Amino acid sequence: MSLSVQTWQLRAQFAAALSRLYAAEVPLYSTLVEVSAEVNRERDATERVTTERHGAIRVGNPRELADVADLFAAFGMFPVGFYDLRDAGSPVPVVSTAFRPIDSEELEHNPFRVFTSMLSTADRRFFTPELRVRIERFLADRQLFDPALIAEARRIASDGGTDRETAERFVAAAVGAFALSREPIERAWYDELSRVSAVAADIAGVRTTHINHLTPRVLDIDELYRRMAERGVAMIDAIQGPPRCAGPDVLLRQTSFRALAEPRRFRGDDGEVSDGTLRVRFGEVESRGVALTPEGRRRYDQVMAAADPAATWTDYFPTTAEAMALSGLAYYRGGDPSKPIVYEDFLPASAAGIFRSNLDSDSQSDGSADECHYSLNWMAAQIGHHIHDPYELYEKAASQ
Ligand code: OOG
Ligand code: NI
Repeated sequence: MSLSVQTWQLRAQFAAALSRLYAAEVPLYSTLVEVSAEVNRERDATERVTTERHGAIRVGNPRELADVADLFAAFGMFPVGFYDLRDAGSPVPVVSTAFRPIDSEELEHNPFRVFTSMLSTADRRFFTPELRVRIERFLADRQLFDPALIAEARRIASDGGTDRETAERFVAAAVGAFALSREPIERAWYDELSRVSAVAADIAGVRTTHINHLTPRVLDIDELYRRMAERGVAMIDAIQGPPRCAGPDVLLRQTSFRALAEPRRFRGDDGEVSDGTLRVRFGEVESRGVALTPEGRRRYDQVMAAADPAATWTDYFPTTAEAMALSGLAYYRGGDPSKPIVYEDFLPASAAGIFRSNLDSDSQSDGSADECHYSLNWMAAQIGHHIHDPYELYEKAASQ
């Protein structure tokens, strides 16, 4: 068999096709992409930055997450990191990982990544045992991914590519699994879950999954923020993550824009189907800086806990790449300060904020003891894939 389409090409096709789908579904996204491209052009962005996106999806249980892991492996995207958003400042009932390429060369070809969250139904702070049973029954009864699609993904992953015709079919089928469904939503069930958590309703209130957002990368997020405001796009959040600072950009800065209500159909208790709207999806944009070492990250967490991180930033971080490299705070290829290694991952505090950015309100957990088992090792065992440690990947890239 000829492997005329390699894994990275499949990934690039997948990201581009999802982008077309999402643009058709959420017009604001096209504006965001357009303004990002404008800002990037003025700063001589590379091809990688211009096409770079991350997506976010949400699933209900370990079986669904295992399917996602198998599907994304065909695109050369592997789970990296474990994010527990249940104990974020504003808790969200999910645990998450990010599927992304892990080798420098693959990242250079196309760095598409998808932040993937799974509902933590076993967490009694959010779900009573009785509701948990009903949610899990609902989830067990739905099928997000055609088993034939997953079988094909496994074949492609083990072959490292496929032929042109299969690639086209496969990418279209994979993208189709993330399109917003036109099926009516059971109103009573959706509303019951919404009272616990809007995220729970989005995940387990419907029989399908969908891309929640797709995020372009911009080289100057402050400038982007200004230009979106000029166009009259309501921005609900300040920029999340590190403040604008004197030294090199670190980690990840993000902001989001409230999406408009989207038409959805609902089925009432009487069986009648009526039109309604949901405001679940939104626009997000990000800028990425250098990856921090564990020591750099420790300092980052410290400065972010300060009353005014922007004002105290330089107490924690030097203002030049040379000093950052010398003091071992950030990763540079071969230790060369002119070759920063881009942060490819996410920030749990920002992620929790992003989750909330589209919600009018969300109920809080009651704070009672959590007796459940969610962890990186638990997740890895459930999905049957190793979950990579981001620091090991950065170390490896820095030593090249
Ligand atoms: C994911 C939120 C996290 C990010 O960029 O930090 C995220 C979600 O809303 O499903 O996408
Ligand atoms: Ni995001």
